[in-house]
Amino acid sequence: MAVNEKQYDLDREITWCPGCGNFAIMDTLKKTLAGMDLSPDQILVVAGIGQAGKMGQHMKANTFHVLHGRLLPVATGAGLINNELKILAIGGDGDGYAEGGNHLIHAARRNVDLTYMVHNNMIYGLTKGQASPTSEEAIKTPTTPRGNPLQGLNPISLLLGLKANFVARSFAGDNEQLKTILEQAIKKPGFAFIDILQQCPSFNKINTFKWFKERVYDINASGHDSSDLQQAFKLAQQWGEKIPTGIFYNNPDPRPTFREAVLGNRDKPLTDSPINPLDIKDIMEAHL
Ligand SMILES: Cc1ncc(C[n+]2csc(CCOP(=O)(O)OP(=O)(O)O)c2C)c(N)n1
Repeated sequence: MAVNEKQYDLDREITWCPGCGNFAIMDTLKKTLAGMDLSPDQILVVAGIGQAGKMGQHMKANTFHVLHGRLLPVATGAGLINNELKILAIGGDGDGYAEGGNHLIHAARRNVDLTYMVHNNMIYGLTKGQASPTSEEAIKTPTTPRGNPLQGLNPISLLLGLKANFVARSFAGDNEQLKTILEQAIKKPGFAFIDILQQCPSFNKINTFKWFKERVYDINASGHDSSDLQQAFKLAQQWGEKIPTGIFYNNPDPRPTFREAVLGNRDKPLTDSPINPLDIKDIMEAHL
């Protein structure tokens, strides 16, 4: 029987503000998973702390709500143990680019088999609007009352610099594009990264839905070949009057996934593997 997106619904109060981009992202994700005939029991959502991370509480699937900034290590471990789950790591720009920045670099380098969705509203939403690593220079927030003195992080350039397996940007206001990108990301073995531009109507009054909508354009529809890393780099530098979205890079010659690299071609979850206990007692005694 085909999977219906309603199977992902939970009868629970949703605590996002009216007009929050998270609604559209969650709706699109549910549609995408159902369209791929993936049922909730096949999915593990590993979510960080933040408004974006609440997605794990608002949809029916296996979910793991972890410490702020630590979703990628947990998702990495889960994927090593159980390769039968499709792993979706979901969090905000604060979670992923500030406290989780170190993990992002290594998850990309390791080519961990998961899809990482960063809901990038360019501020800390849950804690009421402080500057995040992607906040624009000069923006006034509770932590930058005289204007943000720092240059914003460019996550696409960072990931391209790491030659990550799959690097994309989308927008919460373009459900069609987001669905297409999510499908490809979920299908692709290895690390798939999507920075999703998202309005936060309560705390980001600069980078609003309208602001994004007027600027975004689809690089793939404009002829970008996503196997071309150099061209992807060039496009990634663009930000301002025009903001490129789409699949910047889809590695045509992917490296082994982290699981393949460390466990070889073990095709079963570790829990189904025979136990082969090492005699720790002998080792301990030999070194006493
Ligand atoms: C270890 C730790 N550091 C900081 C916090 C406080 N904190 C909670 S959510 C958050 C940032 C939320 O912003 P983001 O990750 O961008 O998600 P959003 O709420 O905007 O979706 C911070 C700093 C925390 N809960 N735990």
